[in-house]
Amino acid sequence: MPSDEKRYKDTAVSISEIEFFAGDIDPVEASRVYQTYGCLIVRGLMKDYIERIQVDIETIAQESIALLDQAQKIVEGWRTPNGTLFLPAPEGYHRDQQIMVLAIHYHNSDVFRQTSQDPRALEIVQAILGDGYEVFGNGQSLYKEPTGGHPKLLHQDSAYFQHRYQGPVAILSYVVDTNLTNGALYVVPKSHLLGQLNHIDTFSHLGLAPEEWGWEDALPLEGQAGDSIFFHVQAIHGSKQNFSDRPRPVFINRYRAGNDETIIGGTTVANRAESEMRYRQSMASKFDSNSA
Ligand SMILES: O=C(O)CCC(=O)C(=O)O
Repeated sequence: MPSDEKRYKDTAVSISEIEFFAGDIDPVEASRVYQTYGCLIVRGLMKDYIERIQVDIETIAQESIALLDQAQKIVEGWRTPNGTLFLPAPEGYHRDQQIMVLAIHYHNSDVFRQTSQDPRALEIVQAILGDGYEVFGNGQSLYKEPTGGHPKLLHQDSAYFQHRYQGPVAILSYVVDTNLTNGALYVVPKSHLLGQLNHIDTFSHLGLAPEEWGWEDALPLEGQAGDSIFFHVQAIHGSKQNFSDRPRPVFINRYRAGNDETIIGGTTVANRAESEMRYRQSMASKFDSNSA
């Protein structure tokens, strides 16, 4: 591993350095913390939406499970007709597949769309990205089923959607109280400064090689329902399995500068390498036509 990666691993950051409270937050200070650490947590930011979004999430989870016999095999797992992505379930589970990415988004959940326009969240986003930012994507929900729900190994989201400029700011919000047993998010503060790292194929798609980046390198962020974690697209993060007896959903809103764009994307080493090759070829032909 390059020595500059090790340097960041040795940096001990405590939660208090990256922690804010929704009732008393200075967006400029939050932006400074984001730029410095690549992550921050705002306690209680999405509290007012939790009851309603939980109803929508559970409705779509049950709908997805009922559609499982119609799911199609795709490279990432199985997709039900409503768009939910399933992975293999752990051994001994009462089903062969478990939910990973739930098909709830801004077009089928009013409350999810409302969270993306929350004024206090947008003040922080604006302080980070400046004027002219836009919502990126339609919202995402990762759902860990009870008693062994999937782990998501440490990774950078830029492995999935690398951007031309700063890239998206993600806001991941807990829907239930989330701790070390049911799948708290782990982050590696300052890892957004490392650039794009190589990822490998893992059980839950692209991830960093565990012998290079382990949980001991990361800071777990336990929190209550409604706590929100902001993180940079290059910030290393992930979460362990859900060993509790209740589901552990989160919902994610993303924003990016209006002039930014995805340049390389993928979900596996192979399809990302193809995307990277296409990008390099387009850059080379742009260079050729500019110099002709
Ligand atoms: O569900 C989680 O805790 C992991 C979410 C995550 O890593 C991601 O969306 O990139």
